[in-house]
Amino acid sequence: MKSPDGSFFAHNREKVMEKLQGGLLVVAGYTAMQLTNDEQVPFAQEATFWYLTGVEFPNWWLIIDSKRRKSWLVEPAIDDQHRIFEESLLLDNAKEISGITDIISKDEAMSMLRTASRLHPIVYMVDLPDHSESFDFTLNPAIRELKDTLIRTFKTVRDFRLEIAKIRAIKQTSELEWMQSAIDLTGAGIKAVREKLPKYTYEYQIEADLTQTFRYAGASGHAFEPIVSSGASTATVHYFSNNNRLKKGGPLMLDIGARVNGYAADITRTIAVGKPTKRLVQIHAAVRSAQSEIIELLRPGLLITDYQNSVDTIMKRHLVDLRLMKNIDDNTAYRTLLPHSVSHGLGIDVHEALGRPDVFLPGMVLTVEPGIYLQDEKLGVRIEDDILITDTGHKNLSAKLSNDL
Ligand SMILES: [Mn+2]
Repeated sequence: MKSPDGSFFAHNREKVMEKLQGGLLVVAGYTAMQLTNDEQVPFAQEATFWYLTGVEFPNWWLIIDSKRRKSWLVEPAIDDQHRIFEESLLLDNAKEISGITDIISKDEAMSMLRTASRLHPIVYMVDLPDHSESFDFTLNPAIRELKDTLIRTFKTVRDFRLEIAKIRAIKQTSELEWMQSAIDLTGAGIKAVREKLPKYTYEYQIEADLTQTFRYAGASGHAFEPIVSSGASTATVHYFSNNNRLKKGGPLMLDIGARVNGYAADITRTIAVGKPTKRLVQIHAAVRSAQSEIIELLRPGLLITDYQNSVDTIMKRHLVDLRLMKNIDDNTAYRTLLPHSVSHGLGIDVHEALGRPDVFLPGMVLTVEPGIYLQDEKLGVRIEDDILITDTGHKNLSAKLSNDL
C-alpha cells in the first residue's frame, strides 16, 4: 500500500485550484498547545491543512494562487533554542512530503500577500468549524490569528471551508485504501479483545492492549480518545476514564478507531462480560436489528432529510416495541434514550464534514451508530460501523467484524 505522498497532496491542491477559479487561498496549520508547564499537547494537524500539504508540524501556512496555478509553503520562524530542543520539519522533507518546491518565510509571505492584495481584493481562507462558539473548549488560535492578519491585508476575507469540505467528502481510491486499513486494524484490535475477554479485570487493560495493537502495527495510534466502558458507564455516551472493574453479566462497550496514513476508523461494539443478563440480550438485539435496517437505507441519491426521518422512525419503533416509549410522538423520551445523532462523516477528521449535501453521493463514508441508553437501568448499548456510499448502494467497510453480543 502506497502512503500519502507529494503527488496525492498536489492532486488535492489541483482540485482546490479548480474551485478557486482564479482566487487566492491561505490556509493555516495549527499551532502547538500547552499541556502543562512546559509540556506540549501531542500535536495534531488541522485536517484540511494536512489534506493539502501532508505537513504534520505546527505553525506552517499554505498559499495557493489559482490564477498563477502555484502553491507556496510558509515555514514558521523557529529560533535556535527551539531548533536544538524540538523536532522540526526540515525544508527538504517539507518539499518532498508536500510536493511544493517553494518554501518561503512568514516575512516573505506577508510581503507577497500585500502585493497580491492589489490583484485580489478577495482572499479565501479555511475558517473555524460550524457552531464553534457552542463548543465549550478553547479553539486552536492559529486560524483566528491568520484571519486577523488577512483582514488587515485584504479588502474581503471569505470562508472556503464548505467548498473544501465538499471535495474532502468524496473519497479517492487511495483514501479508501487507507481508511480500510484503519478499519481492519481497529477490527483486529476489537476481535483480539473479545478472544482474550476472560483475562481482563479492568477497562484500562483493554485500552492498553488496543494501543499496543495499533502502535505495533505502525498506526499513529488512536484517532480519538478510546472509549472502553463497562457496567453503568455504558449509559454515558462519551465515557473515557476507562478505569472501572469489569462486571460479570454486564456490557462492555468499545468505541475505538485507529488512525492509519492520516485516516480514522470509528467502530463500536457492545460485548457481554461473561453470561449476559436477559435485559442486555434484549437491548443488544434491538440495537443490532435497528442498525442493520438503517444501513440498508443507504444509497446514492437518498435525501439526507429522508434518511434522518427514516432513522427516527426505525429507532422509535424499536423503542416502542421495548416499551421504553409509550408512543412514537414522545420526542422527549426519544432524545433521552438516544441523545446523539446516528451518523457522521468519517475521514481525516473523526467527525468529518460532508459539505452539507442534500443527498448522499458515491464516495462518501459515514458511520451508522444507533444506541439505546437506559440511565435508570445503568445500561447502554451502541453498535457502529463505517459505511461507504457506492455507485449503486453502500458497502459496510467494517462488516467483517462480528457484532455479536
Ligand atoms: Mn462515531
